[in-house]
Amino acid sequence: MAAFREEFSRARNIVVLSGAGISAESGVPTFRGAGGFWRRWQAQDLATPSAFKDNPSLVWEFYHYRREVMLSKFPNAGHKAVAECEERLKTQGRNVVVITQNIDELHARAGSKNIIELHGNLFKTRCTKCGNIEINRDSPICEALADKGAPDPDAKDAKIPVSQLPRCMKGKCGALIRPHVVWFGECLEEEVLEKTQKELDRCDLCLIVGTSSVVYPAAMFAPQLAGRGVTVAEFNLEETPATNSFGYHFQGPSGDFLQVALAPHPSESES
Ligand code: BV8
Ligand code: ZN
Repeated sequence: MAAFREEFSRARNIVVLSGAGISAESGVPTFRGAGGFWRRWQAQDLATPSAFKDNPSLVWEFYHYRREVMLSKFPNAGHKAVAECEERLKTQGRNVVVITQNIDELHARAGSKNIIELHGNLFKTRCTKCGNIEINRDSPICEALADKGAPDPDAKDAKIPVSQLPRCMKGKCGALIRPHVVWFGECLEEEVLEKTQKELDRCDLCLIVGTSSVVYPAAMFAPQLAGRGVTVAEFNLEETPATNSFGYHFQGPSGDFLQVALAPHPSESES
């Protein structure tokens, strides 16, 4: 950790790449292991355009459930350490950017400002017809979903008619809206990828936190940095397929480790 902190003290453009694991200590289920199931499915069975086309009611129950879960979840020490570090380093003319795969908004709620949401946001909707994107925090998002979305395997699917699912409120559109998230098989937004590439190009230190590094293209970013000699520090409970391409691997809860790793360095007070 001392060696990492030395490099941290000299870095001027820090990228924090996060996945579901950074929110685990907030009680938000990750995609792997037990938490990865909702009723009889895993996220990748429901987070797809074909699942939404075939059964929009089921997919909306899944996202409604995840929206409601967030009402009782809060940023943890890991999110806060990143946000505090961004604010502190800004006064030293140094950048911190969060590039997250998470759609739970916990980085923003912890105070991070410089955030790229690679896979969208649980509290944004997009119209399937006119493309209108809205921020929507309604709980429930529509009457028909009230008290629906129970996660237990034998919970009954609500089979809500499409006409009663969330609809577009822009003008007379009224078409079905969907979560503004990137599903499996969908491309990430062009401008998100461009912004990400710009940050990766100028990055001189990367922390990759709480991700199993299996979903692409997000899983490529840190190995890409390591490939051009940028120091990458992995914070995870376990090793991942990408671990051996990184300079550091801190094994344990990211909430604990990030507080130590990103704390003020003695050299900061000199400048
Ligand atoms: C794309 C938003 C181009 C939705 C997500 C077949 C057809 C089409 C595409 C593919 C295909 N086969 C493969 C692909 C590519 C696919 C992919 O990579 N699939 C994987 C499964 C192999 N990728 C895509 O489809 C992407 N688009 O490729 O477009 C294209 C287009 C058409 C055709 C071909 C290519 C889009 C991927 C985005 C999907 N959307 N999320 C939603 O959330 O509902 S992905 C979602 O899952 C997350 O955003 C995240 O990216 C991923 C989960 O990963 P993690 O965040 O890492 O979480 P996980 O639970 O896995 O791991 C948690 C980690 O934390 C663990 O390591 C654990 O040890 C650690 N941990 C736990 N607790 C702690 C901790 N660490 C520290 N402290 C703790 N306390
Ligand atoms: Zn519309």
